[in-house]
This record gives sequence, structure tokens and C-alpha cells, in this order.
Amino acid sequence: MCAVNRFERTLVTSALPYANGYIHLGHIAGAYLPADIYVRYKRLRGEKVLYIGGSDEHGVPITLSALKEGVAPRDIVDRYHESNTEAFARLGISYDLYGRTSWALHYDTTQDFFRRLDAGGFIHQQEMELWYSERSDRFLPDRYVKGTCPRCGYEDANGDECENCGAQYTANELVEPRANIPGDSSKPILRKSKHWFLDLPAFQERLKEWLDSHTEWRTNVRGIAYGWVNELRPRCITRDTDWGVPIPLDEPGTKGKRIYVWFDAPIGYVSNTRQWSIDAAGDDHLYGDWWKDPGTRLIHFIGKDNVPFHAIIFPAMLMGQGDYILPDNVVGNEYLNVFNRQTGKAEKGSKSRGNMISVRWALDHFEPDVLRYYLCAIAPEAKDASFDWDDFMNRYNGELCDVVGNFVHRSLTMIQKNFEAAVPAPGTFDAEDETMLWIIPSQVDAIAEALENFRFRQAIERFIDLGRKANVYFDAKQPWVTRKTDRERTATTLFVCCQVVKALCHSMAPFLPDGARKLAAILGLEIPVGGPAGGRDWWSEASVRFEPGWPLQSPQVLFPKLDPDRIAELAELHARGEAS
Ligand code: B3M
Ligand code: ZN
Repeated sequence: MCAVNRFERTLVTSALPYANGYIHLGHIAGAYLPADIYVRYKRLRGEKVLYIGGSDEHGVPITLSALKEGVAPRDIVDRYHESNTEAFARLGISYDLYGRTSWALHYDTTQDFFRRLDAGGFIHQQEMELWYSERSDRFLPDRYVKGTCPRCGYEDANGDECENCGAQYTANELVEPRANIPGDSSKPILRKSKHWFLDLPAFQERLKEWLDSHTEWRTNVRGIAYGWVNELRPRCITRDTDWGVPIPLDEPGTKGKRIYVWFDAPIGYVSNTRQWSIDAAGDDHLYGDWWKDPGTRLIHFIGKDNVPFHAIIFPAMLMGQGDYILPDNVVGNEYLNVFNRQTGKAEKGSKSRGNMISVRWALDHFEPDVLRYYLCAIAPEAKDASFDWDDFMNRYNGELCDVVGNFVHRSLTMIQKNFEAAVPAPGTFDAEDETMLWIIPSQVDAIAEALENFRFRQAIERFIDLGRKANVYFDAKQPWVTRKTDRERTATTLFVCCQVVKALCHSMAPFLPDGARKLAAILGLEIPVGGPAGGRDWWSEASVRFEPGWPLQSPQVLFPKLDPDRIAELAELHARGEAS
């Protein structure tokens, strides 16, 4: 059996995607599907779990999109917030609340953080020299300025980091700077501006101690976090922009400035939990249990580019704010690339290449379970993975359909035809029956063990493996032969098969909620797929046996196969950039 969770409740978050584009499969594989599988599993165990997410509605990505389209930032965030909310829901990403960082409650919570950190002496003011466009009469924060990388000479480097060599630098180090605004690529000048800084070095010792106490985190996450913790510098947490949370200080110099998006975005986890509490209880008293009680286990699911913010900067903010718990784990995934058939190579998903597959496009062509299966099977946990159309079809057809779907179908069809659609009464078990009956709980435990340790890829492999072992058993027992000669043997075999089908039904629920729902209906089980289990441990009931005589409904195909011609057509559309 798995280790017992020493916490009373689990608060799970997924990174808040910027509301300036349609979420794509790379996002899902990184931060959303693993979190969803985890919370569905926890709910099934009857544990208290809350899953919070939302749109990140501030920052340069949004204001730049608005400028490009000639609309207001509000139009951009409304459009993508609505679309992404719907895409997540269709895919079965089961948030308890999917909020917005443009909510007044979020402004309030962010300003409270700022004030508390300021009162604690962790925020100070400093004058800086920043790039300023005289043509547009404005400062050029972050991606509003481009130029040549001071380290590698790449000519299209961003204001503060280079995509080519990964270097981070201050904007005034940029060589040959130019404004990066639609209609303005003028040469900027340096101009003075006052900004506010978070004193990260003040948290160094506590951060180190805390990181040292989490040896169980993934190596990639720990590596990045330790890289940062030894190099902490005060970090600018305001920007010259009019889109964002206002600086809550009654001081000169705050005009035309807002709190930096990376300060307010993670606070979205807190404010969205407050909103959830208000929706659930009429006021925000419940959120305190989730954020202030050390009995809560806080887990962040993110892509690896977000590690420094979740493993260093936000924890420092939480330490300085003082009221809140710290994350117990930061589950950071590598990237999901896209396999390019023309070049035969995997490439990074990028807007400009148009090679990304949006969730809304994918869901127009595939059932959620199909996508969920593949994205979990290739999850980029320890290294990058890539989406490849042939691999997608082969793995779904060859594993989920041929192994699990097929086993369930042939077992239930035989029972339907030969045993009046009810679980047959077994005779005496032989060694093979005993072994198969023993495999069920041990395999279900193995899946749970992988899930508890955030190894989602291994978990789904173990789930398929249960199906594989069951097929080997079925083939060895040959019920289609014995049915003509030995009714009792056949009944025993199919009794055992029923127990496997039941375990498959329970254990597929976190990964494949639609399949689990369909199968539960056939089996007459009321598994709360996705919903709260009210304290009952439905997961461990996977191994509680069906009684003989239990009625079963007519089987139906749980996982219809993908058609190669159709896949070829869709791959072609994708290659033409029509999937984003
Ligand atoms: N919006 C960056 C991203 O989408 C950012 C995450 C915020 S999580 C608090 O990768
Ligand atoms: Zn560079």
C-alpha cells in the first residue's frame, strides 16, 4: 500500500496561462493534464482537494497583442479568457475555480501582499535608467524593446533575455536597441524612472533551508532553484505601463506605473481561492484553511520556464507576507515539442511558426480521452517529448484500444452471450486464476504509487500493463474454446475477467474520465468520476470484487480506433499551420 498522506488537505494549482492566445497541447501536457489527473485521483480517494487555476491577464504579452490588433487589452483578455475556460472544460480539466487576475478581489489581494512586504521592509525604491521611445513618448518595458544580445550577438534578442543563448541581462546592456511596438522601431534613449524592488537576498537563507528540506522534488526543478538561490539580487516588481495592478502607495512617482505581472500572477492562486470560498460559503473564511493552515499541502504544476517564480520568487513573497504556507512541491515539466515530418526533427512550438495545436482545434477532431491518453503517455516529465501524428495514432490505437478496450470488450461480450449478462459464479480457482486475482490489487497499488510521486507517464503505463496482463490471462484460458466443453471453467475465467474490468474502470477514472463514466454505466457502478467522493475511498474499492450474479449492461466500444486516412488529413492541416 502507498504511504499515507500526512496532510489534511491538498491545494493544487496549475500555472495561469496568459489570456493572449489559445491554449495548446504543449500547455496541457506540461501544467494542466498532470494536475487534473492528480486531483481526480485524490478526489477518488475521498481526500480533500481543491484545484485552482485561472487566466493571467496582465503583462506585456497582452498589451503588445492589443497594440498589434488595435484593440484594448480588455478585449484581448475577455476573448481568450472565455475561449480558454471553455477549452479546459471540454477537455475535462476539472478546476474547482478558473478565475481571472483582472478581478477586483485579485487587485485587493495583490495590493495587500505589496503593503505587507513593504511594511516588513522587503520593498525598496530605486531610480533606474530605462529605454524610452521619444517617438511613442513612453518607456519600453520587457518585450517593448529588442536588440542585439550582449552575450552571443543574436540580433532579435528581447529586452532582458535572449531566446538564442538563454542569457539574462539588464535592458541597458542590450546592443543596438530598437523599440518593438507596431509602427515604432525607433532607437530609444535612456531615461530615469523610479521603481520598486523586492529584496530577494533577504530571503536567501530561509529559501536555502526550505529547498534543502525538499530533496524529493524533481531533479530538474531543484537544479533550476539552486541555480537561482545562490545568485539572488533585488528584483524590480513595478513597470512603466497602465495595464496591471496599481501600486498601493500614496507617493509621488507611482503615476503611469503598475505592479509587474510576475508579482501579481502567482497571487492569483490566493485570490482565486478566496473567490472560490466566497462562491462556496458566501464569504472568504474558507480560504484560510487552504492557505494558512499547515495541514494543507500546496502543490504547483508548471512548465519549466516558470520554475524560478514558483520555487524562489513566490515562496520569498509568501515568507515575507507572513500569513501563508509554502508549496510542498513544485512539479515542473519539460517541453512538449512538435515533430516536423518534412524535416524529420522535433521543433519548439511557436506562434510565429504556427506549428502549435490548439486545444479547441484538437477537440473539434478528437474525443477528450484520446488526447488525454496520448499526452499522458508521452508526458515530458524528465526530458522534452514531442507530439508526432503517427506516434499519436499508433499509441492510442495500439495501447488503449487494442489492449484495454479490447480486453474489456471481449470479456463483457462473452458474458453477455453466455452468462445472461451477469457476473458468472466461479468454480475452484486454479493457479493462473489466483495469480490474476493477486495482480489486480498489486497493479492498482503500483498505479497509485506512481501518481503519488507525480510520475504520470509511469502511472498510465502501469494501467495499460494491467490490461496487458489480463489479455495474457484471457488468451491462456481460452474461454471461447472452453465455453463449448467446460461451462464451470469458463464461468471461473470470466468471473476473474470481471474483476479486472472493474479495477480498470476505477483506475482509468483519473486519466480517462469519459471512458470511466461509460464503463461504470455498463458495470452498474456509481463511481464519482471527477466529483468529490465524500470521504469514501473509491480508488481502493477497485479491488473489491463483484459478487456473482451482479447484472451488467450491454457492452459498447469505449475507445473507438483512429482512422489512418483521417489522421493523415489532420496532419496535413497541421503542417499548413491550420491547427493553431
Ligand atoms: N502566465 C507564464 C506562462 O504562461 C505565466 C504563468 C503565471 S503562473 C502564476 O508561462
Ligand atoms: Zn544571446
